[in-house]
Amino acid sequence: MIWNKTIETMSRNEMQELQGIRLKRTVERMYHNCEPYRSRMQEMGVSPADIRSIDDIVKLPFTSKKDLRDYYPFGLLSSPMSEIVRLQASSGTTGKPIVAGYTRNDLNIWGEVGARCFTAYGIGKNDVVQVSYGYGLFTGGLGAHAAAETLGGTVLPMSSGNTEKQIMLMHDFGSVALACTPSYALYLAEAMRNSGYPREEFKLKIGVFGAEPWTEGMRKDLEEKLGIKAYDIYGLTEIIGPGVGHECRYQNGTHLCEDHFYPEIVDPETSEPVPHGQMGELVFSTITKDGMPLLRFRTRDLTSLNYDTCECGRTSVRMSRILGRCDDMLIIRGVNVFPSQVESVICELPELEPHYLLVVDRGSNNLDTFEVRVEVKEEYYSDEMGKMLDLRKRIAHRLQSVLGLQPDLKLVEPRSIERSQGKAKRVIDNRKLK
Ligand code: DLL
Repeated sequence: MIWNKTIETMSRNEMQELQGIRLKRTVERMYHNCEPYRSRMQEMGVSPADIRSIDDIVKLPFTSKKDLRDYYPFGLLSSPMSEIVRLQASSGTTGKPIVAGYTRNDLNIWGEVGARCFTAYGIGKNDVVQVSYGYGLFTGGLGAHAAAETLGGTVLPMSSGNTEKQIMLMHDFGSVALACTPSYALYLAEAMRNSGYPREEFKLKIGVFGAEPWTEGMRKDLEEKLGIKAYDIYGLTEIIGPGVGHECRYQNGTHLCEDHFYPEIVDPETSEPVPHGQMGELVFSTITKDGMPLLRFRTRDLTSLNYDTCECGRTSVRMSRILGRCDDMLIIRGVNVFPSQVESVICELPELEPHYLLVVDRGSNNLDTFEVRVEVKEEYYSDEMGKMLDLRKRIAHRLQSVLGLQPDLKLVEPRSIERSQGKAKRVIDNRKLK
């Protein structure tokens, strides 16, 4: 099923034309209503009249997370406060949060793109949708809520936490879809297993997972443990929240709602566009929002784009799985490491649980230390030294060949790594404190 067939199956030419019209209109509004954008454009010698088609986007300035901090809280709004009906925020790594303001129209767009996502996963009007993303300033809860409600499904607004009750209501109310972070889904899977309810008494079929990077291996694990199809949902507060992109039943890339959020890929260092299909930093311009439209926002997320038509019939551009954020890349003894690379190895090995933690530090000799802690499955966890040493050797060898770096591997007992109810914290980098 496709929610908005006209848009989602539009030809590339028609889409580009639509994007051009929408970009032009947005730039005009921003130029007149948002002082920081006006002065930035004036400095660059660009005026709204220079924007004639979507290709002219490269003339426009980039927006960074720093800009959002510099104009905190409301400096980048393009609508008066009287038009803003909602504020959301994301906690950054430093001090003040990133704030987003929505007009009534923006909230309608959010519901529309959310409904496209949920329809693509096969969720329908008769389905109970359990929303276990956190409600509040975080966009996960209210975003998934709007998606399910716009679609006409039955929303169960659980928020995150209270795991026993989640399982009880999932069972009693017959939730068909579960929307939460992949790491919380893992936690819920364990709790379901220990709940005493037989699996066949649950109606759960569909997972709507996102808000943090996750791998194919993690998908397989979740699908097996929960007995569902697990789909990716992508989004970020600055752009709107969850609903910027979604997978379809072919699970072969994340379709972007590009009639609202125009994507580009640039080299994170040089800011130059990268050749088609190549990995780089994802950049978005919102081309329909009124409250806080952003031009060429640097997401820091690393991915690539594919413009081929999907088997599902959608023509919308697909992005590959997010490898991680440029800021999440660890440089350990000069080697670049993404937590998702470690996850992909862990999920390949049947002896391991997908619960892990990376601890990086700097020793007294000034050399980086890199510890990977990972849980061994109950049935493989053994008191026999020999068995554990053998397992450890095999995993260490695999990590070395994928990462190009030898971590200090610690195999830990099942359930000893802290579980997450929202976005998982998988890295402790103590070097930052020194
Ligand atoms: O995480 C919005 C969201 C909520 C998306 C629920 C999906 C589901 P922020 O807190 O602003 O917003 O964080 C945005 O999270 O730039 C990515 O780095 C990461 N992220 C979000 N979705 C995915 C995903 C929400 N599906 C940041 N895969 C983004 C990988 C993701 N990373």
